[in-house]
Amino acid sequence: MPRLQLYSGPTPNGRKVGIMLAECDVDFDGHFIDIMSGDQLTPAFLALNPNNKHPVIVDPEGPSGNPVTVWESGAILMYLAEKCGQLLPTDPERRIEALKWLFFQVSTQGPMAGQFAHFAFYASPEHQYPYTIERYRNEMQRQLKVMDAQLANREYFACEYSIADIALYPYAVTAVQREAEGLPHLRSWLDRIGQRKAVRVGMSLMEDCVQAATIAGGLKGLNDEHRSVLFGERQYRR
Ligand SMILES: N[C@@H](CCC(=O)N[C@@H](CS)C(=O)NCC(=O)O)C(=O)O
Repeated sequence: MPRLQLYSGPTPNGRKVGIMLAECDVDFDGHFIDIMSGDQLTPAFLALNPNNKHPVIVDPEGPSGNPVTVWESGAILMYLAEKCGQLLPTDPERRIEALKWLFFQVSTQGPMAGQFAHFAFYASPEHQYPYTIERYRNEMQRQLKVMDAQLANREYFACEYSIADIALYPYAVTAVQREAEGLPHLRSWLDRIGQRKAVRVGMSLMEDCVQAATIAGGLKGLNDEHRSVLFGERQYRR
């Protein structure tokens, strides 16, 4: 029986899918995509995802029995939830609550955190503008308060553990660590989720594939070649 193929790496978007596969106990073959050296820009990878980003899954048995390729982490979580019949509530009110927070994650939390990390850590020092860093830091802090308020009277974003929690967790862990105080509900939720075996498995998937020196301190070890691949010549002048 052919197995599901995962193309990914140890980043927040990759980890969401790692957690989901572990939660649903799906057998898969993992392929590390080294985004620092440009694996995402090769013709073979672009044939899987023309948007040159991991994670991607290839399910040999799609809904009609034929192989199906899925990219965009939110779409992958929904696809797996529906395929496995898990972690997307069946109760209509909880289901829409889960989808609201899943869309909040992919449209708001992920992109803003990405821009913050870009200007605070990845950009070369002459491009680390204080106004820009402050703008994204403020926005991330605002979002953390919105998330904390949602958890004031429930254990999980949609009351029951769902793909919304899985999507939000990998970015939230790092963002909350930067905050010295406050966010009591969000902190308890992080503790609760972090104790799940599938979360520990998903969070450490492919971790041994990256060089500690490169990712230390939020990718502070990036060099000019990495910057060219991720946001310079090799990314934009292909
Ligand atoms: N919206 C996408 C974002 C995926 C994404 O940004 N992936 C990063 C790694 S976390 C990547 O592959 N970047 C490589 C590049 O932009 O060239 C998702 O949720 O899957």
